[in-house]
Amino acid sequence: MDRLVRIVVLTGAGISAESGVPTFRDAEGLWHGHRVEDVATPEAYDRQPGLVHRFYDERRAALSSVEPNDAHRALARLEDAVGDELLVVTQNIDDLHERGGSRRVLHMHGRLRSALCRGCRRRFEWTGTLGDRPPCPRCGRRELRPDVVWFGELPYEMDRIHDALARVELFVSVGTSGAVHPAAGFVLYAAAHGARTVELNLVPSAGSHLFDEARHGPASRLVPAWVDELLGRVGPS
Ligand code: BJW
Repeated sequence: MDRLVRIVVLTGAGISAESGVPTFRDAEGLWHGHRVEDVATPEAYDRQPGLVHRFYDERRAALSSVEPNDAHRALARLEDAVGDELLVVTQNIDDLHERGGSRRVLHMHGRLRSALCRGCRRRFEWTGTLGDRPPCPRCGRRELRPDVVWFGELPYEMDRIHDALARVELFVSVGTSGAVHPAAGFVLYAAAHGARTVELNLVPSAGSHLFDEARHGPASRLVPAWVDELLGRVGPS
């Protein structure tokens, strides 16, 4: 699986910030006065399901009013040039990578446009609301929750991600604070397996010192410039 991958790009909320999607830990953080660590948990959902549904229903609806930016498009351009050699691993639950043209994207923290049934554990493409407690299309129970990964839950696709990270030549982290594991540890894992590591972030992240190279500024400028540079070196396939 993913035998050809030579570049893994890990993305976080910062890559979508210039599209108008709020980040988690910057000043205008997404949870408005709550620490994300306190509210993005299964326990918080059990306590206040209505509140959590409203929050995700609003974010799902807001997806249709945001567009990919130059950083998303630059990664799609890189994929057009190198094909299966690139894998994007995103912590984001928006669909801006796909709408920007990327095809090989793993959503390790789930997707807004997916619902998970707590009754039968099946997942469904979902563009509507969940707060009104619709029945599961498969088992009929009214147990659908946002198909996202909260603290204490196991992120998706971990075997595939670790397998790719163990073989890549280049690991690049874009727009993530490095505050959340296991994603925050990918840089060390990739480096231990011989990869060169690069951070592209607005400001130095918590783990900035762990990277071989770090560039700071907005993703919509840094990512296209980095892609141009890389394609200048490797040429289109
Ligand atoms: C720009 C920009 C621009 C702005 N251009 N840049 C103690 C030690 C170590 C670990 C743990 C611990 N206690 C508990 C843990 C584990 C825990 C954890 O990490 N906790 C921390 C609080 C310490 N992790 C978990 O529980 C995870 N599961 C787990 O570990 O399972 C066990 C396991 C896994 C694998 C192997 C073995 C065992 C699950 C974590 C789930 C996180 N879920 C969330 C919510 C998802 C749904 C939703 O979206 O609502 O995921 S929390 C939130 O944080 C979201 C994000 O994906 C994630 C990361 O945030 P991100 O993307 O980095 O955003 P920000 O806001 O933090 O940063 C944005 C960055 O962009 C900033 O740096 C800005 O500067 C920058 N930026 N504008 C470029 N224009």
